[in-house]
Amino acid sequence: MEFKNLTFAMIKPDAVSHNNTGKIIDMIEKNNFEIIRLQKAILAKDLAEEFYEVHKDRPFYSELVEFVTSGPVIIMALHKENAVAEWRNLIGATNPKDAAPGTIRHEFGTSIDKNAVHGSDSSETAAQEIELFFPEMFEFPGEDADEDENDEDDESEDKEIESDTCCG
Ligand code: RTP
Ligand code: MG
Repeated sequence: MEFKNLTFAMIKPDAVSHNNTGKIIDMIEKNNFEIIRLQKAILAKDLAEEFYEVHKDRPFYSELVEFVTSGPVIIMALHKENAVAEWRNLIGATNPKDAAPGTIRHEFGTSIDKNAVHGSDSSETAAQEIELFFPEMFEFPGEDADEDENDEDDESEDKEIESDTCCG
């Protein structure tokens, strides 16, 4: 499994509190994403601030952090070929008013703030976000072998996950 085929996804507090978790997971599975990690959590403020750091100079930053920490969220690592673009296609435009029928934000979003789900915007961001929330996915057996002279068996550099370390 390659990181370029992974994306980070979140079901935001609005959709969780409206009991839309199951319906959104159903859409995820019907669209052939494999759920590699899934966890329900209430985000600590400092974690939310780091997650949304890219927006820290935007006027809505503090509201964004407040909202995403206001109740439980579902955090996920999803796998599919071309996962970042495929997930962004499935969630739809940031503002649910602009989101196409059939997309998650069209179905479950109620405003630009309460837009039901998050998706990574690039493979680089996906890797950062997955590492932030699921750091164990970046830990490889024999990780320290880099400094060994005998490291030809060390596969950590090609950023692949062995199936038995990620999916149980
Ligand atoms: P996300 O990161 O949540 O998947 O959303 P996105 O890529 O479609 O949108 P982005 O530009 O990254 O914005 C992050 C979240 O900030 C809120 N937002 N509010 N009031 C506003 O003008 C405004 N613009 C963005 C949205 O909730 C968006 O999901
Ligand atoms: Mg974004």
